[in-house]
Amino acid sequence: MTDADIIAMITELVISLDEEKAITAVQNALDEGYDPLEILQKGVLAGLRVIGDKFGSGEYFLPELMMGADLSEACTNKIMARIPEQANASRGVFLLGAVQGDLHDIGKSLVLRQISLAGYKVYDLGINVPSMTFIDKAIELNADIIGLSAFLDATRPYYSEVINYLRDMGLRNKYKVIIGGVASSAELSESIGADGWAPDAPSAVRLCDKLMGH
Ligand code: B12
Repeated sequence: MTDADIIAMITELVISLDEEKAITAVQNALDEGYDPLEILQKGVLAGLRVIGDKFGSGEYFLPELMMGADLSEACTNKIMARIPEQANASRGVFLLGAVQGDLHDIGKSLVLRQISLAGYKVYDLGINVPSMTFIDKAIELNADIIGLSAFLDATRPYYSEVINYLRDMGLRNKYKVIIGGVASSAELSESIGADGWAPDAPSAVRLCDKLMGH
């Protein structure tokens, strides 16, 4: 099998919701020395994206969506165990949470991990985070950047709620606010007055570096 075949096989096993075989295939690929991030992005997450599309088009239902999420998380945890933690964190302080009402956290965890690896001190505020909690924590932890993650049309308004609260409290210039997740886009970022948007974890790192002047 070629490298591309092995990655494609992982994608297929994720799409077909075969948890046991998917985890074994990920483990084997890791043991054979494949790049962990390649296995993650092009294998596991590519499969999860197809599951989301099938759910969106009515081919898969909520149980399949949940199984897909669980098996992707199990694979992601295995892969992340191969990526070293960052010891020295001096590039800035970054807070990230899923906005109020939003329970999607797989993308958020990847962003946190990559930003931590890039040398930032990171704090995970978790999921379903009320807008004022982002602000309270930013003050408490002396954050540089607040990251807002949202995946639903229904939770998109909370991006601007956080920004508006900051503005009302006279704190808008104290923190950079960046947005991400499927509910976001560059245009949205621009229109709500965020400091930036990024489509994935590597570009989130580049965005933070740019905002911090690194
Ligand atoms: C997995 C999943 C779930 C899981 C979540 C499990 C978990 N622990 O996270 C479960 C089963 C719980 C779930 C529930 C629901 N889901 Co859902 N879910 C998904 C799915 C398939 C994948 C999301 C995901 O984790 N992707 C993996 C990540 C790694 O991919 P990614 O987005 O590329 O991640 C990158 C970027 O987003 C970015 N990023 C993320 N956050 C941030 C933050 C910042 C600051 C930055 C800069 C970047 C950034 O970096 C990430 C890493 O590279 C999506 C489909 C999709 N296309 O996204 C639907 C999807 C988001 N869900 C959807 C829906 C409808 C729901 C439910 C309402 C279903 C229901 N009827 O109950 C509930 C809502 C729950 C809630 N209140 O939040 C819809 C949303 C539709 C809409 N437009 O509103 C989608 C799009 C599916 C679809 N096609 O219909 N879901």
